[in-house]
Amino acid sequence: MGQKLTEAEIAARLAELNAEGADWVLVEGKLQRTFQFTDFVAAFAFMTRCALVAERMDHHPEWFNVYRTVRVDLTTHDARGLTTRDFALAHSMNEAASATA
Ligand code: H2B
Repeated sequence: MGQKLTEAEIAARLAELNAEGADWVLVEGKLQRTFQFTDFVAAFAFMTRCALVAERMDHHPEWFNVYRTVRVDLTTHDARGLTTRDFALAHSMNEAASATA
């Protein structure tokens, strides 16, 4: 599951993650980003890409989709907090979004 990160570690990794041009924020201790795509098919294509990555990592997102919007919340349930796995998945999600219309 990995070790729960400290607040300082989270702040440092968040800055690193957003240096990729993303806008992840912390909401109730979870790593959150809202993605907007051109339409539902693009949003769903993004979710499909992420699902394959998540399954390979055995680390799964909490997410909410309405039409072309996907809101993602990442946390490590087993650790009851954020771990490096959340940041790894967030990074992959940034890449998946870049690869999607
Ligand atoms: N995903 C997330 N986000 N947190 C977890 O603690 C978690 C998971 N645990 N995916 C995994 C699966 C665990 O339940 C299995 C048994 O490895």
